[in-house]
Amino acid sequence: MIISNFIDGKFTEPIEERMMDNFNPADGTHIATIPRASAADVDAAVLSAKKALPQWSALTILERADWLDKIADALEEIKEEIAQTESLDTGKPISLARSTDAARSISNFRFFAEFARSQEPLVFEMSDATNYVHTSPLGIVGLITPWNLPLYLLTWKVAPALLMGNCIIAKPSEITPLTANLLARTMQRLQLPDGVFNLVHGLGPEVGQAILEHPDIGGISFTGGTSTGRIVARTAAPLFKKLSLELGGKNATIILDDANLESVVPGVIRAAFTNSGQVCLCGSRILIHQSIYDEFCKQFVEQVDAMVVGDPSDESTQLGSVISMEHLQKIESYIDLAIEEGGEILSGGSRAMTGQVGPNPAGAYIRPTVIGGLSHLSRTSTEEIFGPVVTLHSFTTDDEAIEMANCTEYGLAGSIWTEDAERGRQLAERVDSGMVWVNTWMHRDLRTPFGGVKNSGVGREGGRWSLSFFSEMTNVCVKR
Ligand code: TXE
Repeated sequence: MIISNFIDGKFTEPIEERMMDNFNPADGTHIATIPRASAADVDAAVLSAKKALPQWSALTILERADWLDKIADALEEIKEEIAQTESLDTGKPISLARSTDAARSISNFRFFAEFARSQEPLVFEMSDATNYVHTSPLGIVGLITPWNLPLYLLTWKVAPALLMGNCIIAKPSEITPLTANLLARTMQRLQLPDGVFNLVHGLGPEVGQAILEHPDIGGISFTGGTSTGRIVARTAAPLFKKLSLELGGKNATIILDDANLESVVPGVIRAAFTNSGQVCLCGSRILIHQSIYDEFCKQFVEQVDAMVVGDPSDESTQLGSVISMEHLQKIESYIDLAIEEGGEILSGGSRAMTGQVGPNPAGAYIRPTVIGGLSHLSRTSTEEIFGPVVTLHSFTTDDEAIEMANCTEYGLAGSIWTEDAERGRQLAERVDSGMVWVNTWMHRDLRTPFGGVKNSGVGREGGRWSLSFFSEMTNVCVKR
């Protein structure tokens, strides 16, 4: 398969005619040739966005909400193709690609369409005047997204950006470009006005950097690694671009002494190993009250041992491959580091090649891995691995649990498991994170603020925070 950029409503070859390869991480096969675009392609995309902006931004928000519904309907028709393509490109299990990636990519558009219809005008009365808050689009926005949830995270930005009247220059991860291409195809089929949605494929330091530096792009919404986030901030800040950064995490799962292990263990497993731990929200540091530590370990390890690592297209597969051989090696280097740091491998720790439902030896498969015996301050326990690797730690008091939870540079998410929901809620407020779940994980209401503190990001997305990011406000004060 050869895919192209999507600029000005047309699929176009990169101006410098350079291409690159895209592989299936589950078996190492070549699946697509994609553009390795350059700053010249970004220029062309910005030019077309500039032409499209006056008409697109002149529509009412309700008219644009209708567009979002049309896009959702069209994606619904190709839902299975989205799931199959995402599974092929990422190595994730088809069941997960269906239930999470494809489903959420559609509901992102549905949600923001509905949300727009529920908005009331912002009006503030004074004794002698009325303030009207007028909202206008940012203009042209750059959307840069990672490989772990490719279409899910791209549409999470595309939907509110379109809704607020912006024109888009999107750059998906070069490792997972295929579903963004499906989105572009959908936009073309629906005859979304030319130039409103542009897609430029290529490398971060080339296309991504050109988007960051382009003077006509007024806002950047970025999801990716913390070190890339630093480059994004460094480049965009002197240009006074509006910036939203959703970065990495090393999230704590806290299990209190009163937790009911029978129901908690499956929840903690889901938090740890969904998408092979390649979700920025995954709970990779599991903090367990000392009184239940041994029993928790026993049940947890038993259930992790039984997890099925296998071919992503097999319905019974729970963990597919990770994103690439290179990433697999990074994960393995952390397992080696854990041993050097004195850790004990309680489950997994090696590539999944035998005794499983047929993972291909050329694929990037690793067993879900549980490590005990490490200090909560060790590198393994504090650095983001972004793979199916968790460390277990015990604590004796709530204060100690909070201190351990807050001891990393990250502050994205966390979860607390207890029979006493109110105790959990109160404790959650002391976790330095953008999001904390009590007795659940990744239970998303799209109206709520999503984002991190510390090195996990700047700003929030979701509901009105997304609408606010993708717009500018003018307060008009009319004196009576
Ligand atoms: O992310 P990158 P990578 C973390 C995770 C992972 C690490 C690296 O720890 O191991 O990040 O993954 C584009 N200017 N997360 O290398 O590089 C890049 O092309 C502009 C957490 O994939 O941050 C891609 O489109 N753009 C994360 C996007 O940035 C640049 C999910 C993200 O890639 C650029 C994924 C540049 N100079 C990885 N360099 C999460 N929190 O969800 C790269 N890019």
